[in-house]
Order: sequence, then structure tokens, then C-alpha cells
Amino acid sequence: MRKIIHIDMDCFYAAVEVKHNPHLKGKPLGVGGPANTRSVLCTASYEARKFGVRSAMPSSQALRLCPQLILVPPHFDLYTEESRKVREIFERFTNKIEPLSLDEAYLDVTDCKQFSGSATLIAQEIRRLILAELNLTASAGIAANKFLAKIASDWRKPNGQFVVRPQDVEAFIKDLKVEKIFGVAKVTAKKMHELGLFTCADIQNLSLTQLQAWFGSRAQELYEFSRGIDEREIITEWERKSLTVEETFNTDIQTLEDCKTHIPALYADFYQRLIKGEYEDRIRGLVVKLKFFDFKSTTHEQVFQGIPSEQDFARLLDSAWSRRHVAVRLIGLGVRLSTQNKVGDQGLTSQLRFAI
Ligand code: TTP
Ligand code: MG
Repeated sequence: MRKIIHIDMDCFYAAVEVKHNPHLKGKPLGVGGPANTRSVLCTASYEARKFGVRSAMPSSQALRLCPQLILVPPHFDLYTEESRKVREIFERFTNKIEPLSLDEAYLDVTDCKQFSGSATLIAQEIRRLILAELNLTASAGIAANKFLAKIASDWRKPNGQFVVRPQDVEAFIKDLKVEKIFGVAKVTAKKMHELGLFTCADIQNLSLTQLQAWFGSRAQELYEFSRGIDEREIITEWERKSLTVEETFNTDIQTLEDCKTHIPALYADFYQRLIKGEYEDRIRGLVVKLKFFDFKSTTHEQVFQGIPSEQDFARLLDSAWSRRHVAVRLIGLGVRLSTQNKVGDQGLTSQLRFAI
């Protein structure tokens, strides 16, 4: 049986801002652009959340809910730096690490010998080190697979952890809302509700054949996830096949020009992840993805090597847009990566060094 830990930092961007400006501690804080623009909040401190302030909420709305809200602009370089330090702590326990974003990662500690191999104690120690060394708090979920671990990390948030033992899986999963199942987004959730399916127990009651009739190729994974079964392995940075960033908009974007105004922010996010993951030398292709107002999507790809510029993505966006010329609700951009093995690459690097 595997031992998986999912770590999720608490109100990450806000916590990093407080760390760098201690006078913000204990205050309602939002990270995002000013209220007189169309910007939305990246996140909010727990003090602000008491007023109903949430991630992705327009700053103006957040200020209406919480007039004393302190708004600070995001500092992505600081978040990247803290994220790197958190990762260094993870690496003391395992090298099977799958980052999901700057503030979230899966760790496979099955082979970790520390703390007699107790994943619960390892998670506790990781959280203790994050607090002691970085002055930040994290929450953790511990389980035999990624799906359960991720859900569990939300259970004792903030600054807590929750273990799903094998004998508890059945009870843990049965009341879980279908929205929590990995890969079930708004559209599928709505369909499930219309079919009278609200919890994992409701899905468990269906045969695989019935699931296939309703959900096609996704039936098998729904069958398994709804029973708390998830065989997905941890995918380390080296095994990663692509890197993409995307943004869903509150209101559909009507024109190509408006789409292009979102490229700089997406590109900044993409570039930071590219550098952080040290993927620069592995780029083999560019990708732009658009999801349209009717939820249909298209991806446009181009063979590419080197580091793409904003203009490279803008050109690809032109081609993707020209396929339909209709309003867009999501833009994604990214790169395909080669997955040649690390040993080979290291060999090459050391040969070059030797040559110099
Ligand atoms: P989350 O882990 O979803 O949120 P959080 O860490 O702020 O709060 P929690 O304690 O509930 O985990 O996201 C991590 C960071 O990602 C968050 O600090 C800011 C950023 N983010 C956005 O920029 N936009 C978003 O819509 C969301 C959800 C997060
Ligand atoms: Mg978080």
C-alpha cells in the first residue's frame, strides 16, 4: 500500500505578504489588483474570509463585503521563492514530489525511512519545519492515494492535518459531494445533479454499464474514484509532459484583441513556472487552448524549441481564434516537454563541463 501526503499551504499568497509585512498580521487582507479595475482577488486571509471574501472575487465586490479589507498587489517573485524553500523541505523526505501549483504538492513517502515510515508523523514534521523555518503554515492530507489525500488536506484547514486510514475510506467517501471527485467540473456536476447523483454513494449505486451509458469513457474512473480507488502515480517534474497555465473568465471575452490583453499575465505565470521547474531545455512545442462560450474547446499546437515569447503565444492565439471567431471563456497557454531521461541529460551536462 502506498503512502501519499498532499500538502497545501494556508492562504498562501496572503500568508507570504504577512510574512514580509508583519503589521498585516491578523488583519483582513486581499491579494489582487485595485477595486477600480476589473481585477479579481488571488486569495484572502482567513480574517477576510469571515466576511465572505473569496479567491477569484472581483476586488470591488470584496471591498463591499469587507470595507476594512486591505488590498495588496501580488508579488509573484516572493511566492515563487517561498515555494522553492517549501520544496527544499519536502526533498529532505522524498524525491517523489509532484507540484500542482506554487502552494500545493503530492509527496509519495512509501519508501521514506524517517519516523519509522509513519506518513502521519512525516507530515507533521514537514509542517513543523515549514512553520519553524519559513514562518508559514500548511495543511496536509495523508492517505493511500492522491485523490483521498487531496480531499483530506482540506479537512483540518488551516494549520491541520487529516489521515484517511484504509479502514475509514468507505465512511470517508460515501457522503463526499460529486464536485469533489477529481475531474468533475461544473458541467459534469450539473449533469450528475440532473440525474439525481449528489454524493459518491449515489455513484457507487450505479453499475459500470450504467455509468458508461451516461458518462462514456470516464465511467471507469468515476466507478473507481467514487469508491476511493485511485491508482495514479506521483508525476515528478521530470516525468511531466507539458506545462500549461490557464484562466477562466467571469464574463466571456468577445474579441481577439481583448483575448490578447490577457496574455501578459498568463505569460508571467507561465514563465515563472518554466524557470522554477527548470524546463527550459526540454521545450518541444507550443500550445494555446481556447474554451468557447458553449464549452467546446480547441487546442492549437506548433513545434518549437527554446523559450517562447509573448508574441509567439499571441501568434498561435490568432490561429486558434480564427477557427471559430466566437466568444471565449478560457485561455490556456503552455509548452510540450520532452521526457528524455534525466540520467542521459546529466551525462551530457557533465561531458560539456568536462570539455570546458
Ligand atoms: P489555494 O490553495 O486554493 O488557496 P489559498 O492557499 O490561498 O488558501 P487555502 O488556505 O484555502 O489553501 O490557492 C493557492 C494560491 O493560488 C493562492 O494563495 C493564490 C493563488 N490563486 C489564484 O491566484 N487564483 C485563484 O482563483 C485561486 C483559487 C488561487
Ligand atoms: Mg492553499
